Amino acid sequence: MLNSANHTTSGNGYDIIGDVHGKADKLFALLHALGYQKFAGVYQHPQRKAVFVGDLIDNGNQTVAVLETVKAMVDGGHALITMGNHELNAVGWATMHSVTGEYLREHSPTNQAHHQAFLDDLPTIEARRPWLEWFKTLPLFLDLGDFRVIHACWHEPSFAIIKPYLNPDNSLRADAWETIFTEGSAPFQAVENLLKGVEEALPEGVSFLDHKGKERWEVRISWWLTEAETLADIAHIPMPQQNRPAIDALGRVAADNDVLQRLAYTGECPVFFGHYWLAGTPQILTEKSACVDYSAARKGPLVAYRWSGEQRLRNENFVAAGAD
Ligand SMILES: [Mn+2]
Repeated sequence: MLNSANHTTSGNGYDIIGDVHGKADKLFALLHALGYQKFAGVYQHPQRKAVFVGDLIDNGNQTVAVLETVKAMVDGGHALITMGNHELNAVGWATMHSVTGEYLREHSPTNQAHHQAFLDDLPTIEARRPWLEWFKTLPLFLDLGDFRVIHACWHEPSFAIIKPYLNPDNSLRADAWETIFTEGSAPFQAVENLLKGVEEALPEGVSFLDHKGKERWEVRISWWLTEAETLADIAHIPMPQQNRPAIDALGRVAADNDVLQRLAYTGECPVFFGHYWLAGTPQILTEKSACVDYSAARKGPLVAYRWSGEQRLRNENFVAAGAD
């Protein structure tokens, strides 16, 4: 693990910060490790900006401190942020369809459980409303020329589909929300791909358990890969110990190169994202891709990648803080 002490004097650049999920103590620990200091109530760095990959909320019970800290940084020009699936779902949870009168995101027990920490920390709609209004303004992705940021998956075909539903700043248009919550529509699927990752069906007879213990027959694809030998390389299966039989089965099937040709990230510049609940020592996925979500929502650290213009990413640029 890399100690931040060597990095705090690095020059201009961006610190891409993973899914905070309501864990303010981890956020403060990471910001301090990165050399950010509070002036006039706002965390800032003289030469650098933070970039949040989304999923500020849910899981942890320090929601208000996280939101106040990050929004102040964004408003002050010290941070950028892109939308996570949890911010998107928070808006859907609170918004009624103009025709059916149903909430855009169903108030099912499962959906409620995923959102309970936010609802507990902001117990009234009056308390939630300003944050929901802010979530609506967040861009779905950031393309800064020399690097890109998306919550889950950089997927050009999905950008093409969603483009007509976006404002010039790449936030969702006010009239797009009902459409993008209409299951089965092309814009719905595009947003799913971008904010939750692309999925493919597993071969017949193969399933695995997700981190909530639910059996799954579709799997997130490691879209950042450009080559693979077997399906085990492509399928992003969590908890390898528990899911050993599925991983072994996929390891016996030669990789379907069509999948990679359709999905592999072939952009010229690096792409950063969160969402995938990684574990272990932070490391780049390829020279052009890095995930900064190392499960801070549970016991993991909050992780940042300190980017200073390099077009080939390097493992030594990760900084982690605040693991339980
Ligand atoms: Mn996520």
